[in-house]
Amino acid sequence: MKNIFDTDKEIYNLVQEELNRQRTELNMIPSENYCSRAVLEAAGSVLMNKYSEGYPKKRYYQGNKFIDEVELIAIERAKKLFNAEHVNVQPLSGSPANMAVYFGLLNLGDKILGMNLSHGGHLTHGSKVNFSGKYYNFVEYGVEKETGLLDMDKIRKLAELEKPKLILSGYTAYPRQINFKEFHDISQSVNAISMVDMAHIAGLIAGGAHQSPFPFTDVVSSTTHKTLRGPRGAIILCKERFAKDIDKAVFPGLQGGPHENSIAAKAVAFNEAMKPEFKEYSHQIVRNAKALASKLMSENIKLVSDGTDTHLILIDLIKTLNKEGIGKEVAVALEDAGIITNANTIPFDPSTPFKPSGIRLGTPILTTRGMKESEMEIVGDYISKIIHNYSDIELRKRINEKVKELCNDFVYY
Ligand code: DSN
Repeated sequence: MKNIFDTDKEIYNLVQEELNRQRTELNMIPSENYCSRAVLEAAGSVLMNKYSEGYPKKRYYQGNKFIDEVELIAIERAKKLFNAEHVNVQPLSGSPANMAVYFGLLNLGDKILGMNLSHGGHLTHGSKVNFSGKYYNFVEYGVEKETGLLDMDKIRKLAELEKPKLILSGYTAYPRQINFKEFHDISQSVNAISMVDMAHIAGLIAGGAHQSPFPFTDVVSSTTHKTLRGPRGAIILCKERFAKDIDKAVFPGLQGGPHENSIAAKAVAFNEAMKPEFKEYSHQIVRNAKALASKLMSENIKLVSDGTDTHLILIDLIKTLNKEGIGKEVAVALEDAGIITNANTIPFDPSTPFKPSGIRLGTPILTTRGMKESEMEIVGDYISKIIHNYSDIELRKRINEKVKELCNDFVYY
């Protein structure tokens, strides 16, 4: 950081403060990760300086011979990593990727079957305030009230009744395995395109810790910065017969020049994800989440679906504390203790998305830092103490000291 230090102390200082925060806090937002230094280097490289509208060997500007090689390597690695027929590595992030899928494969107003936002869907899965809900006709499914699980028979019946053009699975707050094969079979039976948004679990899929939507799913979108541990960005993977429409939707349909520095960083991350260490990493994420879930439940913290199969845990504060809409207060109490999570709606939340009744947290970063099941016991103890005593300011301070000590033993950057 020598050059920023010399030229811009204001930004230098803030980057250092953020680095220090990432070192000294337990960052447990399930959609975040700490990427490798190699990924950071690629993302901060001179590839950032180049315009390369178009696709490899078919660019609109000269000077792309090395950029072409980078993008082709990224595509080949992603195809190999996920066993996909076609990959577009240019989407700038998750929302643009989903937009490109709808824009490329559907007409405006077409019907899509997707998961309700408060049950674990994403803004781009049909929320009324998002382009997806404004321009497409989303019909929602959700989880069961009693179990917090998807009922595949109900979803099949809804698909038969509604006859959507596309059926979407893959979520941001669902802690259990998703049966992608069954989603695809349902899609086929009603002549719909099957789509998976695997952003949250892409790393688990790459490492074999979650069942894969490949090779059968028609189209799969993903960000690259969550469990996959790459740079901020996204990809779309699809069957060959959708390739042209997807590529045309990304460029020139929705985007201009791709961010080739990010594409290089994606390539570096895909290479890392093909290594045996990554397989072990992805399984450890799940082992850690399961250990944390068990500890929390043993301390009378109630979880949606009573556990997890993934990287993610959703705490039901209504069942835990018998109070609605206190997710934000609890998240702030945890933050004061150095534990970073996010307030989240829970299925059938009687409160609003601005005052949700749940806490969402996960283990990707703690696992990247090298923590294992025994540390999850400790972290689970801290979290449950804070939740049960969320107004106790002194307790927050005491736990924060212990959190700093724990972080000190697991240095990553
Ligand atoms: N913002 C992401 C998450 O936290 O789940 C989804 O894009």
